[in-house]
Amino acid sequence: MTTWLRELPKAELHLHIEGTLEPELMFALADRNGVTLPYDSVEAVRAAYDFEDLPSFLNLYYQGMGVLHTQADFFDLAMAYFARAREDGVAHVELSFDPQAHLVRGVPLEAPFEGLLAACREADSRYGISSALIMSFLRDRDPVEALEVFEQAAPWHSMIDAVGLDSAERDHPPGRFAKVFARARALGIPGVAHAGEEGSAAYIREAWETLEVCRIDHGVRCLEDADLVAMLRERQIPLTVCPLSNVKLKVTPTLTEHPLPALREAGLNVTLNSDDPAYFGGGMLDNYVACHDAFGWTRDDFIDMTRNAVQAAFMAEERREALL
Ligand code: ES4
Ligand code: ZN
Repeated sequence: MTTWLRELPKAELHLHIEGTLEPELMFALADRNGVTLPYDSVEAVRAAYDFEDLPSFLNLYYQGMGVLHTQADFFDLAMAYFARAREDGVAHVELSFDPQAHLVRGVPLEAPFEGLLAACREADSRYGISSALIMSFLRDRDPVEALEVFEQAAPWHSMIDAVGLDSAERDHPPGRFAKVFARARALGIPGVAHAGEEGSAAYIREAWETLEVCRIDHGVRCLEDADLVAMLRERQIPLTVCPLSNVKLKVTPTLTEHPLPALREAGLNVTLNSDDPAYFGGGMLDNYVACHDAFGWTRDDFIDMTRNAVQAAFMAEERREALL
């Protein structure tokens, strides 16, 4: 089954490119940029990846990305990810990144934008992997700053496939970001948002109503609200679910207890994704294999979810038809 799952052309819709930074590359980039890491070894970094919840992960995630400075760093980061994605049989990737987390460290927008866009072109020509770019805003920072950063990114607006919303969810309701999402929409740029990961079902409804997003990242806590489930089912709003992430961040105690089967039984539009593979113990294939082991899903189940992802992807119609 693992071989079959590897060969199934998969689309990854929920991936933080900064969360693909493996400890080996973290050390190499620290050396290159003269950054001192608070760890002695790759093993010590991996040993620190034992999280209690989303905030405890985010602390290490923001610390880890401190080694990323130049356009070349972002290019190398994304190419290392694309090489692994190719081994996993990933055909299409939507990379989200957090420009504010770099700006606050003095890294200008050009570095992530130009580095990631160059890597996306290279992944297409070298591996035949198509991609999309999602500019995400940090919900635990000022929404006015998000709008300013979006305007500063004007030279790249035509290269952005969507805007996103991530970081610490609790006490940071999505509605505060309505302005920047409306501004992006006016320019023809759609929105996606993390909701219902550590936050309640109410944040999923709020993201849908106030940000007019076309997909929900995670969304696993929707089951707490039957009316919301009915709405998500009727509209077939895609949920980008990240099974291994949810276990690592204790959204669910074990994968066996994950609400994925219940979400699918409720008729929801579910996709499988890896979120922050370097931190959560596996890429796309590991997530698929873990779901097979936990839920006993058949080939038809996985075909169904990869079709959902291809249908929900930001890609040219020609590419979509080739993957369906
Ligand atoms: C994230 Cl798992 C997760 N949730 C929210 N924000 C994030 N940023 C990177 N990974
Ligand atoms: Zn995420």
